[in-house]
Amino acid sequence: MDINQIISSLEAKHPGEKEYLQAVREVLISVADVYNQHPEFEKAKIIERMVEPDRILTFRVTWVDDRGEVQTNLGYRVQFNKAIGPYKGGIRFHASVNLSILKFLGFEQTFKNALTTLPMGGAKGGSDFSPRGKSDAEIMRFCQAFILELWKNLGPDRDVPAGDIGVGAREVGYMYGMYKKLVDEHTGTFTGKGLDFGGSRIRPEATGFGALYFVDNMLKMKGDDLKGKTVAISGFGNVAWGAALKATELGAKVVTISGPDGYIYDPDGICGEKIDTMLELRASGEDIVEPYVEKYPNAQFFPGKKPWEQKVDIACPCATQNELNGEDAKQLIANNVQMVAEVSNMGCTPEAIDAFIESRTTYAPGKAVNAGGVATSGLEMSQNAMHIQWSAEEVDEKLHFIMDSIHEQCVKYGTEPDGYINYMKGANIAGFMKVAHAMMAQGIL
Ligand code: 2IT
Repeated sequence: MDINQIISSLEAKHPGEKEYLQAVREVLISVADVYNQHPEFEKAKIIERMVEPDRILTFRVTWVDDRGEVQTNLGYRVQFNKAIGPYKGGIRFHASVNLSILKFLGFEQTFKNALTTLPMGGAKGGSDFSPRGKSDAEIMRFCQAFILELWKNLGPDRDVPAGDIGVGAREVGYMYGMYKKLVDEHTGTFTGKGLDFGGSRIRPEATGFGALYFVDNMLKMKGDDLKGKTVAISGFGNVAWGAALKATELGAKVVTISGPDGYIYDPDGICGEKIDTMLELRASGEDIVEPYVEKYPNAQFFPGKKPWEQKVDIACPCATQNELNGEDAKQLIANNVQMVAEVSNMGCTPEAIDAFIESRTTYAPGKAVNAGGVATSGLEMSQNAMHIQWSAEEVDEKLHFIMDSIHEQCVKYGTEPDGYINYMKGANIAGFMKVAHAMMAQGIL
């Protein structure tokens, strides 16, 4: 495989799609050796087929705001790969959403879903609609308009969306409500639903819980555990919340959270009711963390800064793509960070990842660390198909087992001759092999 040639031909076809090209390049570099040992993959043009989405749907979403003004946004669904199962992946509502971002997310989702051990293909969708400052009624009208276009392409065995940045239980509820009105069937197409209408227990906290189970596994490999460790988290949404809860439960101290306005450093630890404060800040719709210090004066607010300048044992980016760059990585390494677990999708830039791997700092990529979210979505699909609802203990046990098995796959494919576990390589190869074998078995399509 000639990686540079594949990337330049993709660049020519999809100019300017930098996040998508970044995600593809990372996977190609990881799998090149294994790929070259499988001439049958090359012959079937597996890579050339895998890097292009099966289908991209783009549509106009028109809705009316509270002032009676007509608004138009762009809507997308990138159905990336269905070799393993129905398309599965979240919907992102954020002003920054574009096709490059959704293609990168759909591509990553394909491998992540393969890692979960569950039969799910990869997809991602969203809109450049910004929920920030919107009223509940506006959110509802937007969600309804979005689904009015997309519903025809969805189904429990076809394409099952969920939440992502800007899409939580409320938005899923409004989208699923509209979907159900149109198809008139209660099939559970959508995960992250409310508990009263087919949602799974533990789904809201699953991404963060799963991430910490993964971190715990990485520490165990070093004969260590989370007790007494300091953890820097970025973001203050659903994922950061679940991560903070589980980190605290496992004996660690979470000392930072962040928003677009800057970050909070709380030397006493962000635990107990302070974790609920995060949710209140988020629910305010303001997208800022500064008010935290008014409530907890021991904490400090660093406007316009990122938490990676703090000296901590473990760093967990939980906000968005490319939020931790090469400079941040150098700072963390200089401060002797023991581990970086990416909870956001592609949270670290390629420069940051290179710096971690070069310095033999334990680093694990989002597609492994955050897979507990979509894995629990898979468990929600199973519960819906069986028309039952499992207890929190049952779901948590399955989630834990899945995270252990993802960790095992990373160790299997990522252990290097000097004993360093390259989790990025391990996750990419394990995910790739499963999708490649599935595609091979199903013929040239
Ligand atoms: O990035 C992700 O894995 C998600 N946003 C969750 C996707 C899902 O289908 O639960």
